[in-house]
Amino acid sequence: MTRNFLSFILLFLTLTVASEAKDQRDKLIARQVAVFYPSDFDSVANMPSFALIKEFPAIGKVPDSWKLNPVFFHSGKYSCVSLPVKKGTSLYGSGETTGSLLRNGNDITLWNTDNFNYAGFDGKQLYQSHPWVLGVNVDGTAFGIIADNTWKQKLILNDSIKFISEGPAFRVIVIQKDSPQAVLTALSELVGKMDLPPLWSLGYQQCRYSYFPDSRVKQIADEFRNRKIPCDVIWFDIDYMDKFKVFTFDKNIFPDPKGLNDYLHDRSFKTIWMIDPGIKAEEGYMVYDSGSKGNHWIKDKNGKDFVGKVWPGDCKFPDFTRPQTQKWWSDFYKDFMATGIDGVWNDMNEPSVFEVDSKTMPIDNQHRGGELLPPGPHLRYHNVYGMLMIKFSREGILKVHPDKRPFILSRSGYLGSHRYGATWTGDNMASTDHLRLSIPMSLNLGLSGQFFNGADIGGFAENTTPELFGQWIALGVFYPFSRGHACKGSNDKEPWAFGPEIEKVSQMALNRRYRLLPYLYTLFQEASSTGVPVMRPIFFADIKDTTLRREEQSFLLGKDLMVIPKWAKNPAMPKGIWRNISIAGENSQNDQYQPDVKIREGAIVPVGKCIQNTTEYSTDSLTLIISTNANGFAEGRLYEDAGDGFGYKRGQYAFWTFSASTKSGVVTVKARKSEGRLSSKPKMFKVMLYTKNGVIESSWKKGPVLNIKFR
Ligand code: MIG
Repeated sequence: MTRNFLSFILLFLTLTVASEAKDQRDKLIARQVAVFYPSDFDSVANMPSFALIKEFPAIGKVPDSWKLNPVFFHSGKYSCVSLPVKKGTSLYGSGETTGSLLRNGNDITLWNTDNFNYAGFDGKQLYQSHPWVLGVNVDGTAFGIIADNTWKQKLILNDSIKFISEGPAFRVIVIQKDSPQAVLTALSELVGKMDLPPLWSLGYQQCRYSYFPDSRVKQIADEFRNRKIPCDVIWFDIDYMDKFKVFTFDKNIFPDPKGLNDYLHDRSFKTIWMIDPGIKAEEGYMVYDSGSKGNHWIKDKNGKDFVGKVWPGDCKFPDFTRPQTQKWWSDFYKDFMATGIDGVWNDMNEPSVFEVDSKTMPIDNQHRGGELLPPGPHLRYHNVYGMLMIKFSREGILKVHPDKRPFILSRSGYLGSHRYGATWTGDNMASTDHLRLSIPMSLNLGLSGQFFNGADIGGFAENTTPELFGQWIALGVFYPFSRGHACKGSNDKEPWAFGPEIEKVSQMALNRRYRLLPYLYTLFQEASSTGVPVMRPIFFADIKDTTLRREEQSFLLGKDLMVIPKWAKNPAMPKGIWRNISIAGENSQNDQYQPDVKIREGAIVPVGKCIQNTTEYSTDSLTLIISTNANGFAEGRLYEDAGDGFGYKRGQYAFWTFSASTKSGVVTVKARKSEGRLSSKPKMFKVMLYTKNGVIESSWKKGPVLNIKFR
């Protein structure tokens, strides 16, 4: 009894001590941002950080007045941290999982998992892990907590936020700010900003598992152009490869990849081709041979090359923790990109392994590290395997095209992987449930730093009905990443595949997206510089209004537009006047598919022309959609740059500021270039002024000052 009693006392003491005393290393690293260390922190087992872009020096001690103090403790083999949560606090973030927008009450396992249909693990263990929670207090002030830990862990959200890790004790970073937006900006300063993606990647993208042979791809591309359905990208899924061997092409179905890419480029399409991490273990296959020669494979617990089954059969897996392997991997993109490929899709990078219950490799597999990264078991490096893969894919692509913005889509990810690529929400299903679920999923990914995301439009698995496709594409054009996709064996899911009615619905939906591009691109610029996502929860419109905290049927694009899908029942509305607008000639109120898009009073939203793809994009003539507030004022912005390349980082961009004011029934609209060195042509403007009496449309006029009379 004495033994048990003693350990009980000891545990009690440790807990008390942990919550009282601050560790010597605890420090402030920015205003209202503090790092807390457990007393048994082992830096070799935890550092360097994958989430943070660097080690931030202390700017001071954690003040005694600091309210959010995490408590570190051990429970059996687990290393834990707990942060108490006050009643009424709304929790968000936590990366990619199913469930409602509000994360309170969730148990999430942070262990990247190939989870077809989200069917396994109750949908609470998906392809990505973001050890991050955003908390919003009743009064609208907010906080965030990062568990700076890549090891397998659980995140439990109830009356406390708990991270329960199978690895060694880890540190946490706590942010306290006046608003959730400010917390996200602080997060982006810690975990990094996303470089601007190429403009074309904001266009609509068409995928299928898989389009082949090459004639089929050409036919798909031609259909888009002939039918005048806007599209920017055609995707190449796994079947283009020779026996699923990455960096090869099946000569029978794709005899001339370069010629095919040229054909598509001539018709103003970009192309994205898939690369997986599993390398077919077959002697004579160039990637395998050079990988074996360079000793690039992950080892099993006995130090032998680990072999796991994926598409090609027996595979070995690059150990991306090794600098030599990182370089070896990135060099493969040279010849690959030389065929005219524009972007890369890194799939299966959890990594997914077939025919094992765990769906991945054993946790005691060995990564060897080197230079910065220490050696460690798969339990440590699993969650960042995909992130490392895309980091070095990106480096490889940048080496080939130093003057182009790389585009990579990754299925797996970890907090911070938005620095290297965009993502989508994996293998969803053609169901109404998954259509609706896509909104809270996208929103929470955005609230976890990964704002360039979207779900497979139409639903990936199983057949899609015309009705479901119509609803899905009408919504999906408002995802930051907008791509239609379809699983092998399911029906055709191109916009025209469901008959003329749904083709019209799709065309209208896509016209709305393409006309909105000036506004959307401006939001991408804002998100990449402030960390406040493109697609935002409704409660961002009024952070003090707690009745908005659960709203997940509708959402905001930026701060000026609200999207309300047709199925939304009594969506919670922020205060103020939000007026329905027409973006591409639609009347959403008499339409069964197109969501209502509402403009905030006091906002000006710049809209472009109707185009078929982003090579036709121009901001020379803009329609300004305006809704003045009670004082007759409104304002808005436009960001413009070359749409590709890095000139924008050297001042080659422009911001335009728009304003509207009212005096004796005359609305004066002003447009002026307010920042940046990009020389832009004089612009033509047309105003659509939304008032309580309807819309007033001006004729086309040359800026910068437009006077519009209305009674
Ligand atoms: O085991 O490459 O999520 O988008 O079409 C399936 C085939 C592998 C999973 C991806 C999906 C893709 C599919 N891939």
